[in-house]
Amino acid sequence: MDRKEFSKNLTRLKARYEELVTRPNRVDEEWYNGCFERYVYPVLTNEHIPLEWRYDLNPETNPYLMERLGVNAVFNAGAIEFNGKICMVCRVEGNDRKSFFAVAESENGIDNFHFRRYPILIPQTDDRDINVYDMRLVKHEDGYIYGLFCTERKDPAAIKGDTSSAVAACGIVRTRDLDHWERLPDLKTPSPQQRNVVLHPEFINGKYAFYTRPQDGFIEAGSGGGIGWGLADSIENAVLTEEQIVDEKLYHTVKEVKNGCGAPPIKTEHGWLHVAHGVRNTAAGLRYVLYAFMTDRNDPSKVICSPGGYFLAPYKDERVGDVSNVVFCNGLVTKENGDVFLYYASSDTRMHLAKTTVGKLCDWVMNTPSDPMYSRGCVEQRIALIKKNESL
Ligand code: M1P
Repeated sequence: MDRKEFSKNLTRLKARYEELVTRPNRVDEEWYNGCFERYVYPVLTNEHIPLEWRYDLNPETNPYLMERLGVNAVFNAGAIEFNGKICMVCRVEGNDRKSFFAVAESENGIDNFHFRRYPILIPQTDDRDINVYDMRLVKHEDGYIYGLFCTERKDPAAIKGDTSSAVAACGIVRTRDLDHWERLPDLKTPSPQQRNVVLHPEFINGKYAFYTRPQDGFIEAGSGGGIGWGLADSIENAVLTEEQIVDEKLYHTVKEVKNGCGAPPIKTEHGWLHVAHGVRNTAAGLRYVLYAFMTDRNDPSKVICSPGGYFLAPYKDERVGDVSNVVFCNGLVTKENGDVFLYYASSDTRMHLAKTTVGKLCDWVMNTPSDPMYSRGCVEQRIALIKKNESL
């Protein structure tokens, strides 16, 4: 490629990039369910990754202007309001399959998300992370912003030739500015593996409180019965000696195979509101949906409302991606006026926004009937609704 063509292609690339990252987003008018609004465009995709992160832009060393370090996906982002902006700490997956974290920020949280100059260099423990993903950001009452994430390493017990078995654990970092990150020791729990751990934003009896997801294997939750709960004396060396199951996985429900907490819970006047993911099996593989529940304001380990079914499921194009039929949320932002910006990923590929309010979420969780747990009971529940409407 001559210099003229190089520069023509670069100009085209830059224009396309600029158009994408500044594109105004808008509410999807075709969608309605009364609970939340969907937005037409994903808020972040792999195409939002700055060109400097992917291309060698020097015509001397990259005369064909080839993408050298491609990015496969941007998904499962933690979210927080910081200095008046909405910041997401995204899971960015390189073409080499390794994930890492990067901060993208936007003034309105709806569009114009831009990545900060560099991705995050997470400090290592003695046992280096092979893969890191799914950070949950929480502003804790101790003053720090914590990031809890999954750190994955090859299973040291894997037999020769098994190049897949891994061990998942909860890594912990903290920061005050989303730029400088301090690494703390990984969380220790009674469970052999751990994913989807969320730090409760407040002390409970003077201790740090964690929602966990105990699991036997890397993929299977197995005897790890659902979303767990445990207390640690310290965050600098966080150890849970006990894990109590607070929201169990249940036969023939949206959380039959496994479940896991999403973003840190929202404190409401009625209780702590949680958006979680539930997983069931199908002939086409696992299906991930979002569901919601509420725990007691004074005892966040006690579920007080548990509406049946899912809250948000893969919709239209969201159904297809690297891991199809998946929605996953590990970040939401509650604004002072009660608006809730719920960020979710579809099919392990890109990030979307659903907008709702604390009031609507509470209404959904408190007034949506629970799952009768058998078909005839569900029909009775539906007939009761029809009759109520007939009497109007
Ligand atoms: O591929 C779907 C999701 O699978 C895992 O979630 P869980 O531990 O609940 O099964 C995670 O790897 C998550 O990142 C991924 O989106």
